[in-house]
Amino acid sequence: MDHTALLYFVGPAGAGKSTLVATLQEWMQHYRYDGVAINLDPGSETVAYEAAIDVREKFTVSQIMEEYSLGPNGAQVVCADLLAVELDWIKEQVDEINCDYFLVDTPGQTELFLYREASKVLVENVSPRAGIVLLLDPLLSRTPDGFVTQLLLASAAHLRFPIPMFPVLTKCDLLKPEEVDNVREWAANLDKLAMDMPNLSGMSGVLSSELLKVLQVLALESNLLAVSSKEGEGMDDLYSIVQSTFAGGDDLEAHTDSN
Ligand SMILES: Nc1nc2c(ncn2[C@@H]2O[C@H](COP(=O)(O)OP(=O)(O)O)[C@@H](O)[C@H]2O)c(=O)[nH]1
Ligand SMILES: [Mg+2]
Repeated sequence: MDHTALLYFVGPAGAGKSTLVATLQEWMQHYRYDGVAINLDPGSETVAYEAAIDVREKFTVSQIMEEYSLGPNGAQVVCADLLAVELDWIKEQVDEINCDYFLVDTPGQTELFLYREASKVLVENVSPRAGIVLLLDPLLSRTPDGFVTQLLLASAAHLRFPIPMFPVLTKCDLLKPEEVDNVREWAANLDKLAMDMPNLSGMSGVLSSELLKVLQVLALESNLLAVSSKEGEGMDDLYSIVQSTFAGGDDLEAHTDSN
């Protein structure tokens, strides 16, 4: 367990978390890398990967809806809190499995993972070797102001979880190649993003330029990866950036050569 790292896949509902876990795991299996999936989303109906640990064995959103006479939103919040109750159960299983990476699929809505205390307790206690793969919505990221809102989400994630963060632009097949390049350039160069911001007057203008400074201070200028689970694109980039953080990046070449 000492070398194992957990990667939490976090992002808005429908961003493609579950699909990315499945696609990356498949890609890893193909290259004989060691990735084991965990499903922490009690609301998912079916998942496209085989989860070694699945929170639905303990509870599901529909069970909680029935048991507590709650609607889907209330039930999801209760479920998010119940994760803390199952901490020992999760940790025991994680400790028993020997692998390089756990790919952890998280509940549908970002805020259930980012803002509830239970997931913080979970991340802090299961293993200190952990990172967040933060999924950015492609359509929202296309415009400068839409991209800034994604950076705000990234900074919220960073404040809540001071662990390595790997922002990825998902479903990049939905954007034109030049749009993908443009978004990646904004991520790498916030000054360029500031220049491309619409000339907002008054409050919103000050707000957005001040916000950009805050984001810069938080050092969120980063190498944004573009991935597409649909096209199987970017899995190698994602794996190698994760690997260079957790393992010094040394096994990628070796594995690729032997395949
Ligand atoms: N075009 C495209 N669609 C995708 C991609 N990844 C996921 N999707 C679709 O987006 C929807 C939501 O994906 P899902 O993985 O369930 O999102 P989650 O709620 O974040 O777990 C599904 O209909 C997927 O088929 C992708 O790379 N490209
Ligand atoms: Mg999902």
